[in-house]
Formats: sequence, C-alpha cells, structure tokens
Amino acid sequence: MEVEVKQRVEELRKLLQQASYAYYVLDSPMMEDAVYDQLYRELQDLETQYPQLITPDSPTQRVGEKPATQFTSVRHNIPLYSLENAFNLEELKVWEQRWQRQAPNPGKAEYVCELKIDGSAIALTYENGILVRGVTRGDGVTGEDITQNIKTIRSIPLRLNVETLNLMSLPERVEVRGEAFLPLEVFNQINVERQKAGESLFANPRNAAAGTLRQLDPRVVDKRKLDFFAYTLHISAMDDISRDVKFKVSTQWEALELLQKMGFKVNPNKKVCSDLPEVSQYYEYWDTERLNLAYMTDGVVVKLNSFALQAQLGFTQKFPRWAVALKYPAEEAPTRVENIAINVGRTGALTPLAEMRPVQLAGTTVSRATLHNSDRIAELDIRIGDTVIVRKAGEIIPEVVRVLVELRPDNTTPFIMPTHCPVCGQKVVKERDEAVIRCVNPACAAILKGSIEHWVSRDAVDIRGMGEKLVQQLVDKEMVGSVADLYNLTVEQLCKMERMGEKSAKKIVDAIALSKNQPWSRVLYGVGIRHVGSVTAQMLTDKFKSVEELAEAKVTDIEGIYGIGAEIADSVYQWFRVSENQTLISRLRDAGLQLALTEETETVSSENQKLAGKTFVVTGTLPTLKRDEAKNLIKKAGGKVTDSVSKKTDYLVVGEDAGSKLVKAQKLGITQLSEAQLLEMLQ
Ligand code: 1X8
Repeated sequence: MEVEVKQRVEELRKLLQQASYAYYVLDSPMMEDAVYDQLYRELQDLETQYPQLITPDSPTQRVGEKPATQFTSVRHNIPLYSLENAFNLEELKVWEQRWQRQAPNPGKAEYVCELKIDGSAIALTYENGILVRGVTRGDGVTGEDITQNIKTIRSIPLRLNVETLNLMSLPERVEVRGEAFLPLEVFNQINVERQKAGESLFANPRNAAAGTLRQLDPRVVDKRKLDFFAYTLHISAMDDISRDVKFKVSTQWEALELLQKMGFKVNPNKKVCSDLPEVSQYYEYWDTERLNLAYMTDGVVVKLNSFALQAQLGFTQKFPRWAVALKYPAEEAPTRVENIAINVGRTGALTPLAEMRPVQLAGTTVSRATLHNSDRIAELDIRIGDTVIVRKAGEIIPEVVRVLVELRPDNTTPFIMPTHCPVCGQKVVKERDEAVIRCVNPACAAILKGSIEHWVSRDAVDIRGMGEKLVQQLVDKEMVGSVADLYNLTVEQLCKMERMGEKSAKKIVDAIALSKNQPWSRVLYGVGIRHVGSVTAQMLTDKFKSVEELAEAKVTDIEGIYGIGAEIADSVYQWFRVSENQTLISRLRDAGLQLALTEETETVSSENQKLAGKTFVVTGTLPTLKRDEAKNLIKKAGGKVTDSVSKKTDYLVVGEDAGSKLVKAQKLGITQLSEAQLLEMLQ
C-alpha cells in the first residue's frame, strides 16, 4: 500500500515539475490549468495523509507558511563580483586593450554578449540535484539566506533536470548564479498599488526585486511574481562528475546551454561575437529593441567566452577582468522649466511639479516632473526659466536630477512655496519636522475626493460600490461637497452617472443608507483626522462615549488615554476647533450617523482572555483577515491594540508591505507574528 502511494507521489511530482517547467520556463503550457490543479491537489492530499513522504523539492513546498523573523548571513563559497562598467564603445575598446595586455597569449578571442538584467543577483546551491540554498549577493562576500523566498520563483527548478541530462547521477554540488527580477508589468502594478495605499514607490525594478527578496513572509514574495534568468554555472572541481563529458563545459556559451538543459530559464537574447565591431552592433541593436522586452535591461554584459582565458585573467579586487557591463546611457535629457505648479493630494499635501518643454525620454514624451517638496526645491534651487536635466528610471515618474546653473537667464528669483492652497485659497500649514506643506481645509475640492474615498473605505463606514471613478464624477459635477452630502444622493441622480444603471444606483443608495449603522468609532476614523488610525479612533471612542464629549475634551484629557501621545491629542483637539469640521459633525448627525457609543458595540467577552496584558500593533496587509478583524480578535481575547510601535509593544502582527512600523519593531527587537501565528495564539 505504502509503496503504491510512494510511487504515485513520485509520479505526480514528476508530472507537475514537467508542467511547471513547460509553463514558466518554456512559456509553452503542456496541460490545462484545471488539470494541473487537480494533480496538485491529489499530491497535496497524499502528502497530508502521509507527511513522511514530503520532500523539500516537492512542488507543494514552493510557498512556505512560516515567515522568517530574520535572515541568516551566509558566506559565499565563491564571491559574487560586480561588473566593471563601460559607458560607451571607446571605454569598451580600452577594456579590450587592457585584457589583451594582461593575457599571457594576447590575440583575438570570442566574446559572449548577454543582456544585463535590472534585477537582483542571487546564488543558488544544488546538492545532489536538489535546491538547498538561495543567497542574496549582499556585499559579494557575504549574503543573506533567502531560500524560502527563492523557492517561490517558479522558473527556478527545485531539482535539476536529470531526465534531459540522461544521467544516473548529478554533480554533488552545483552553484548557479543569475538575476531575480520583476517583469515590468508586475513592477508597474506593484507601484500602482503602493501609490493607492499612499506608500512610497519603488524607483526601479531592481529596487523592487531586492525589496521583494528581503520580505520576511514567503507568501508575500509569492504574490509578487518574481522571475529568474540563470547566467553563471559553477560545478565543484573536486567533483569527479565534473570530468564527465556531459559536464565538460569549457566556455560560457556551453555553460548557458547546460544551464538550460538543467531546467533553468536562460535569456534567449545572447550571441557569440568574434570581435568588438560585432559586439557594438549587438549593443546598438538592443538599444532600441530592449524597449519591447517585458523586463528592464540597462546594458549588455560582454564576457570572454573561453573559461581557460577567464582563469588566466582572474579578478581585480572588485571585478573579473574577463567581463564588462556595456551600459546604455541613463535616460536623461536637458529641457527648460516653463512653470512650477502645485498639486494638492488627498492628504492635502502640496506637491510642486516642474512643467517643462516636452522632451523625449525612454521612448515617451515628458513634460512634467515631481519636485517632491519645498526642501527638495531649496536643495536644487530650481527656478522658472532654468535649464534642467530630467531623468526617467524604469517606468516611474520623471524627476529633475540637477539644474544647469550656468544656463540660468537673468532676473530669475528662487521659487517660494505658496502660503495659501492654490485650489481653495485657504492658508496652508507646515508642521514641525515635516518637509510637507498641507492644505487643511476639509472643503478643498482636491482633498474632497480623497476624503470621500477614505470615508467609504473598508475600515471606515464601508460603503460598497463607491469606486474611485464614481467619487471623481460626483465631485467634478459638484453633486457632493462633503461626505455628508452622500446621504442626500438619490437613485435618480446616480442614474445620470456614466455607466450606471438603475439597479446599481439603487444598490449604492442602499449601501449608503446601511453605513448609518456603523459604530461611532468607524465614523470618527472616517472623518479622517490626521494621525487618527482605526485603533486610535477606537481608543478615543472607548473613553469619549459621544462626539460631544470628545469635542469638549481638552488636550490633556485626550493625552490622558494610555497609548495616545501629544501629537495625536493636539491633532484631534485642533480638528474640533475648525468650524467646517463642526458643521460636518452636525450634518452627519442630521443624516443619522452614529456619533455615540451604543450597547452592541461594546463587545468584551470575559471568558477567553488569552492575550490579557499583552500589547499588539497590526501592520501591513494580512493574508486573510482585514486589519480591523485582527484587531478585534486581539481585543476580544483581552489584548491591547495600539497604532504605533514602542518599547511597550509586545507583538507586531505583520502583513504584506509593512513599512516603518516593521523597521521600528526590528530596531526595538519586538517579536513579530504572522497572521497564522496570531491565530495559533488565539486557539
Ligand atoms: C550581473 C548581471 C549579469 C548578467 C545579466 N544581468 C546582470 N545584472 C549576465 O551575465 N547575463 S552578470 C552580473 C555580474 O556578474 N555582476
């Protein structure tokens, strides 16, 4: 019985491995997704029944369940060198002359050209054909063990392909190096999502790949869809099998071919060139053609093909002497600043934008670049009329790199940030220790869109069906001037919106009405007071049972709540002093929103107090629970939840895209929990 099961398990693994290889490496699927899923589930079920049959190279073992708390440092067996750069063909020529001088038998030699991938270099170790370790480049000598994350990359084989090699055994130890990268489409999608969440954007695919590989939770890495191109192969010289004819690789070209046979994805864009003119032809061809690739390349890697010659030349302190990265010039161009405009974002932040004479950059026309904030403007000393260098890295928003001061016309004056909001005319505020200048008028049209989106969001009053597009239309058509106006919208009015039938209009009106039942804490969170997250709102409403009590509270009363600091207290106090905000509250009251604690929202169970005395912070996107749900579970079990990490925090519950809270928790050495670990504690 057991033997039959074992056979079936092995058969399933082989099939799944082949299917995965066909799909992810060859890009030519061999079975329907549904068939794959069925076979996968059969394997999973058998492994659940017979856990002793699970092996580390099973296709079910790609995505680990347990997040790492940190990565261990690993010394590379062979250092991972970086490459010397050549920025043009003259520098390439200089490089050639140098290696020819240094080689014992100078003369002609073949080159291999490969595309340079904008990603993150990693080293993979296979022992007896099984992937045992994946390590980041680090400083080239020591990297971090990120095996768990590497395994989620489907184009990386968990076991080397024995079948195509037609071998009885594999080398004891194989090291493969290559580039882990994010396809441009994935990279752009990640940035779109980060922008929506108000998070900082990745500057380029390389940073995004490096950041992803250092995520602690492999499930997060899995979702990011990294890919991998292999380009270096080391087979232990001590290994007898390296003398086997099938492993006789004496050139880089043969190494690439063997890597491919072993089951790796090797970039098909490669070429053997017999001299530099051929190399430069290749380089020029890809200068334009690379824009059609699904991933980003920033140059061509030129290597001497012969391993014997490579060995003779060896390495400098930093680089191999037998390879060079022939880079494409950075996507920079000069243009003139015609105006400096101010954009008002959803938090009221005023962002200066340079409006420039249109210029071609990385295949697109660029006429605007962000200047970030007043500090950056001062640093650049950028003025209207200036000639500047703009840069576009990857697909991100272009930015101004520097000002060509020598080309500055006479009579220019330094740019000064406005003292009043360009949209609504109200006085703007610059807070201490912040580079950002903000409009704080809740009726400002620019802020209005953002505040409505916040009001309808899941953690606030949760109005389903109120998408970004609809909000935009409502504001543009001046049908909504405040979140309170949502409660006067009629089916008839909504029907007039683009792509809106009567049925969906009715659904939305119902959803709006339903939001009146949301508790006072969600309403308080929904009005969007700065620094008041959903936990802080809950703490405030626990203490101040109605909006009247909170509105009358002094700063010291608010600060008196455990876990609420001076900054939050001040922000809340000031918010209630603004007359527009007072009007908003009274209109929400008239609309029927909950502005006081009601019986049913005070849910504290006394039976199950497993987390009593422990303080938690929840950050990032959790795999299954909403943040609010996690917080409520903690509170129900007697735990305390706060919005910010401090020495008093016992646990940080971490989800995807955790930011500064995770960094702070790491600094303070606070225990991190995954959602799964939290749920385990609650069991
Ligand atoms: C870095 C890279 C290499 C290659 C492609 N992309 C890179 N980023 C290649 O050889 N095909 S080699 C390399 C390195 O040695 N540091």
